[in-house]
Amino acid sequence: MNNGLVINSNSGLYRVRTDGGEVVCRAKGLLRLGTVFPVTGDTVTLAEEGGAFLIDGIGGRKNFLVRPPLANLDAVVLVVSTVAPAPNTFVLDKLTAIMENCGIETAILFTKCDLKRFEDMEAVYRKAGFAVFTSPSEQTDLKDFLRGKTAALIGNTGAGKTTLLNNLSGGAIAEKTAEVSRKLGRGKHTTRETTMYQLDGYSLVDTPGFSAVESARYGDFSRDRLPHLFREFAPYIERCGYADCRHIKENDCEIRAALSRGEIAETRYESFCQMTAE
Ligand SMILES: Nc1nc2c(ncn2[C@@H]2O[C@H](COP(=O)(O)OP(=O)(O)OP(=O)(O)O)[C@@H](O)[C@H]2O)c(=O)[nH]1
Ligand SMILES: [Mg+2]
Ligand SMILES: [Zn+2]
Repeated sequence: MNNGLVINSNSGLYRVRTDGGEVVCRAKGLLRLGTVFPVTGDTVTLAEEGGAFLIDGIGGRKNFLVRPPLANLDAVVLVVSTVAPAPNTFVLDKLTAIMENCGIETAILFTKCDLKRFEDMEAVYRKAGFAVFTSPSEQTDLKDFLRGKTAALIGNTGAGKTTLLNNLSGGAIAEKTAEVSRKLGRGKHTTRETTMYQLDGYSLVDTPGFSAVESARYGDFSRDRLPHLFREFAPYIERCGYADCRHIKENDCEIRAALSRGEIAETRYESFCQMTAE
């Protein structure tokens, strides 16, 4: 049992899934104190010292997210609730850009669709090229998307990430979540840790939600890179009149032309302008 997969980390303690079952351990000196430390999703090597296991190496990462700290994802599901909290297109577009920047496949899931639907918004993201799902009614398509993947649920606090995980697991995880919350004595069942769960044919990571304000700190891009992080801009970028077009005010801008023809959604373009300004 020398290799494992980190499925949870909390204050320097890691839960690692190995062939021989789960172990809880710490990381060795440099991995504890250095700039590179294990995160959920990491493949790690374990050493045994004085009867306890220690993480003594981290395998190569195919991708890495700073917040929530995660490695080696096949996909991210951005969880957006239609009510409480209401959707914020700027936050969502920032998240899609962050995922594009990390090269992680992205789907968008609208929750609380039993209370309200935003069909226009669903259409905007489908047209931009994302897989879009709604919850709680229809989960077959989502399960098809997740099959064979390790995916993370990411979104605002209260958006419904844990609820979705519980529903997908058929209630198997629900009890556990409630139990932990009771033990911690917290009134609200808000998720505090990033934890990977093995479900039927896929792995799903539940993550702590963030407030809209916090999301501003999630990504940092150069101005040159930004247009490339809006996937629906791709066909138009090269055709712009100026090689150094910022796609903001220029007259010969193909992106702005596509916008006026309705081929690019206004909300997506507004987010792009706002992110450029920042
Ligand atoms: N009506 C309705 N309520 C939902 C739905 N999904 C979640 N909720 C409710 O929304 C609240 C928050 O859900 P959670 O699953 O805890 O949200 P979360 O995204 O895990 O929140 P954090 O852990 O804080 O990030 C709970 O009261 C849920 O019952 C849904 O599809 N429909
Ligand atoms: Mg939660
Ligand atoms: Zn342009």
